[in-house]
Amino acid sequence: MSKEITEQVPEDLTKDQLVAMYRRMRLIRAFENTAQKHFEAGEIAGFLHLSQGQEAVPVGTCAALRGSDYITSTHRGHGDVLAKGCEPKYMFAELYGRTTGYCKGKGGSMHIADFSQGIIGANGIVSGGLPIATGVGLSIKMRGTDQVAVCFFGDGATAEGGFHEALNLASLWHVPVIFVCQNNLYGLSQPWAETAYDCDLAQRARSYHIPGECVDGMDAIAVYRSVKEAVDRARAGGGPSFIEAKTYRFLGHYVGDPALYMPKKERETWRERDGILKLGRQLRVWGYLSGEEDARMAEDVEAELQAGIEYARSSPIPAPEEALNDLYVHFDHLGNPL
Ligand SMILES: Cc1ncc(C[n+]2csc(CCOP(=O)(O)OP(=O)(O)O)c2C)c(N)n1
Ligand SMILES: [Mg+2]
Repeated sequence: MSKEITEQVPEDLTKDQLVAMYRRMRLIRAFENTAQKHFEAGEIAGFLHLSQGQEAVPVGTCAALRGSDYITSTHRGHGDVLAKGCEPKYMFAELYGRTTGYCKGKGGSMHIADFSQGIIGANGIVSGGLPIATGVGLSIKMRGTDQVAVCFFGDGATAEGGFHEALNLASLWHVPVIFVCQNNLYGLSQPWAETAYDCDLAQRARSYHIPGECVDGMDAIAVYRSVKEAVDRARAGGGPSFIEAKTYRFLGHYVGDPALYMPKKERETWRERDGILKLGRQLRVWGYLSGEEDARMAEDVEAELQAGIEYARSSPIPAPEEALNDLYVHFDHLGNPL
């Protein structure tokens, strides 16, 4: 775990940046609470995987990125794409399967993408984003820019072949990819600690000659610092990095999972470490956000989400004849899209 003392006023992040990070974390939490409510009311179809508890990881990570950088994400990706810049109203429209959603309603909760913001896509295939991120890294290298790609994935993905293939090639090709493992201690109902002889994930990355470290995933500032270092290295041509962010999924694997396999004491302990409460406390100690400002922020977020739900509800449902549109890109023999 990171030993950084984040109670002191940070010198590497401004007040505005920190307040914006806190607002994003609150927005993600409130977005998912709202999505859960409407899912349970039967307005949203399919599965809903919530990331309550993990907000500090995507927000700390994306605070170290530029708009022109890339991310890939997972089935539990609402927080990742919101942290990179997605807007709740188009997210809700996607969850509601409407034409105004990020993927015209064809992706749903698990497959949100917005190429204009470098969001190459969330992915329902466990470890599916890892090889894609390595490919994005190769594309950056071939184009010679100083962009980076961040790959978000869960601890469960580290047992998949795609993880090893992606890290091996990223190392071999020396591409600017930061692999950010959101270790929430469970892969579905399987406790992470019971999955391997040696569960030191950073060590696994180091075996591919990729620098790896473990960071407190409930501490947005610590995550930011760790990712920033990796991003600076990647931009300077230093190749890929691996970061394991230790975090926790407050709820079950999906909405409806009673999660009886998660011990009560463990859940309580991690709830006390909530990254949103932590950053909120820090902002108050530093005089960056008063109680009234915090309450106003909560109201603003709530209003934005309610407007987003109304936008989704009033958006059109796609016509059946459009079902196969936008699914494939056709290229000519020179690789130009037709
Ligand atoms: C290749 C593949 N295998 C199995 C599944 C079913 N599945 C969906 S999520 C999940 C657990 C993933 O755990 P982790 O990577 O830790 O992510 P988390 O759900 O904890 O965010 C599994 C096994 C899948 N979607 N894809
Ligand atoms: Mg997990």
